[in-house]
Amino acid sequence: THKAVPAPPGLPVIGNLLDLAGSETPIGALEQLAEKWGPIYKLTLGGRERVIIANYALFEEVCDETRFFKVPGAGLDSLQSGSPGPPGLFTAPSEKHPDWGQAHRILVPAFGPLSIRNMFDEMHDIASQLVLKWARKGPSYRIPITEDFTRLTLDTIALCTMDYRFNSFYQDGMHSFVDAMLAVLTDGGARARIPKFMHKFMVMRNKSRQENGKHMVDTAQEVIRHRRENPSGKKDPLDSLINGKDPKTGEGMRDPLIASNLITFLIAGHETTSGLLSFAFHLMLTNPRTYFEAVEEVDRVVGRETLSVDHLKDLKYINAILRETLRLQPTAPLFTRGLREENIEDPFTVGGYALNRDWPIMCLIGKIQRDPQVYGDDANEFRPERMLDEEFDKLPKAAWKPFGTGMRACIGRPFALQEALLVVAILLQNFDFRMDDPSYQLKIKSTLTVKPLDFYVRATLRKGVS
Ligand code: MNH
Repeated sequence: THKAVPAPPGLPVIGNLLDLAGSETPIGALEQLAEKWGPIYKLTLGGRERVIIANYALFEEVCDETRFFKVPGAGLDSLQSGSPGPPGLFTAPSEKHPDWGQAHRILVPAFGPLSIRNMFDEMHDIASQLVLKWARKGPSYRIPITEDFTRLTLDTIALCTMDYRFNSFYQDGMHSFVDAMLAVLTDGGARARIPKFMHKFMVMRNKSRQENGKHMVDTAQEVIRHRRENPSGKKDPLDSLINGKDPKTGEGMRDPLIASNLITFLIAGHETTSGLLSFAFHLMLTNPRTYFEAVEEVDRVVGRETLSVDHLKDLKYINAILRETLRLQPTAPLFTRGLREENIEDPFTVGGYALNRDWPIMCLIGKIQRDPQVYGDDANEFRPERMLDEEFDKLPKAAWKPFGTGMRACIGRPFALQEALLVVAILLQNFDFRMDDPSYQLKIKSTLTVKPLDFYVRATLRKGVS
């Protein structure tokens, strides 16, 4: 009596690879397949059968933590196999893995609201560097906004979590760590689409991947060594990693695991936030009403004062803009769930469809967060009002999950939201913005995360603001 999951026919060996080839990005392709095949379907990718779900009702069911848990998807999987060390928080195979448990217990307080509040000045430091850069470049400069936001978020996460300055605004290229990291990420994305048994034949690629992985670990170990030799007393996540004790076992963390988690912060902690900022500007500038509303809020709440941490809670509309941006353009657009081992349901169903235990369930969060059943007929429109606290608090509990769900949800959520709020506010306080090319049509660049591609803006210093 259970329904079979619809399955677009594929080819031998490559499976459904061609179904993903026509679109701009893999995510775009998966969304189009959902239009054609409905909110649940199955593909064979990288030699493995996978289920894709794309509406609210199905997603709510797989959010049930008693039945399901996070399984690292293909992207995270190859990210982990590309790093020589033990698993960091993000890529750990399950919450039962002792390395995940130890890191989670040690790091949760380090990323709690109070700690994040104390990071405000360092976030402000980096944001001021961006303001200075755009002010000096002047109104005729075509700002590559996504690239500059990536410099900003990388420098911010490194300064706040490990007191390390990449100084990306003072370099033409990126730091060698970043090049290595981007190479591993890009390679990981590509690998996820190639059957596993073929990986070992990619000799050159495997070699450069190994070198890049080693370079990341070496950089992280250098940061650890530097802190040990120069104890600054700074209470940041690096301090927790080096000196913290697991409240459950009383044990401290071994060095290779510290290194893995530092790399995790840098990888998980910058691309997503830079994508969020870039999409927020794109959405504001293509919906001018919301842009002017945000400027009005900054002028009313902050005016000409120096932005401080106490202003942030009053920037309610901009906060709603960020939430609405993450609804329409979640920058981590897909995560994966699986049936818990101890759950012996047989047959096992989601939404009345029969699923095999070993099929990973990929949640297409962008599509889920546009479900008209939850968000109505204007679900595709950018309407920040629906994300003001009063409305936001009334949403069904799985309706907005850009930071993932359950035990393995994002540890950096307060960090990312404080940083993004600060940056939007300080930029709107100082500049008038417009699109460089008003006819620009959004294109997307996808690695493990998504960002606007070739999006340029212009910024003119506002009169009366210094
Ligand atoms: Mn983040 C997990 C999205 C910013 C660190 N993050 C996740 C997940 C999503 C996510 C989704 C769950 C993935 C999965 O289920 O497979 N994260 C975001 C978004 C932003 C973001 C959309 C910004 C916007 N994340 C950050 C920042 C950090 C960070 C900043 C800083 C360190 N995220 C993590 C870590 C995890 C994670 C660590 C893994 C947590 C765990 O598994 O315990």
